Amino acid sequence: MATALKNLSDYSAAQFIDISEKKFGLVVAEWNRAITDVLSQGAYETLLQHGAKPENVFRNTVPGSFELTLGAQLLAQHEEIDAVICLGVVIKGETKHDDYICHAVAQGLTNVGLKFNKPVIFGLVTTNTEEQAWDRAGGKHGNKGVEAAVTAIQMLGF
Ligand code: DLZ
Repeated sequence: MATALKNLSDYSAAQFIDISEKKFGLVVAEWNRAITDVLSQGAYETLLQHGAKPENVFRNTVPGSFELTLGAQLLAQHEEIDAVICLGVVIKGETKHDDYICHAVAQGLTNVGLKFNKPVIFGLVTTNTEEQAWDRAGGKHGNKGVEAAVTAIQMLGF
């Protein structure tokens, strides 16, 4: 990822960044699939709305959010991929599994981004209930997949 030094007059909002030649990898967890499908669709449509070509958006699924890290690494290692967007939904249960998964994914995705020097976006919805997850997948709190795609675009303009 080449980085240009910018002065304060530069404005790098997502809508002004040319992503027409950029390649994106989406990694989508199948756990809570009905919800992650909506996140994935939101991310995909956002990339296209900002100028990405459909053939430049690659989508792979992994079984659960814990596997997002390896999925991200397998995509990020391809030189032609410019940014990776990871999407999952972790809902709190009776045990602390959610804590372990969320911490592992947050740390893991951070490491992958730093290792490959490219944006690896944490699009994990972490909620107490399924309803709260839907609120963030096209509901009253927007769509985390859309946010994740915008974040990737903004980072490509860094
Ligand atoms: C096991 C598990 C549980 C209990 N809950 C979730 C969840 O809410 N969201 C999610 O994406 N994945 C969950 N998983 C699956 C783990 O992410 C992982 O796939 C398995 O532990 C196998 O490594």
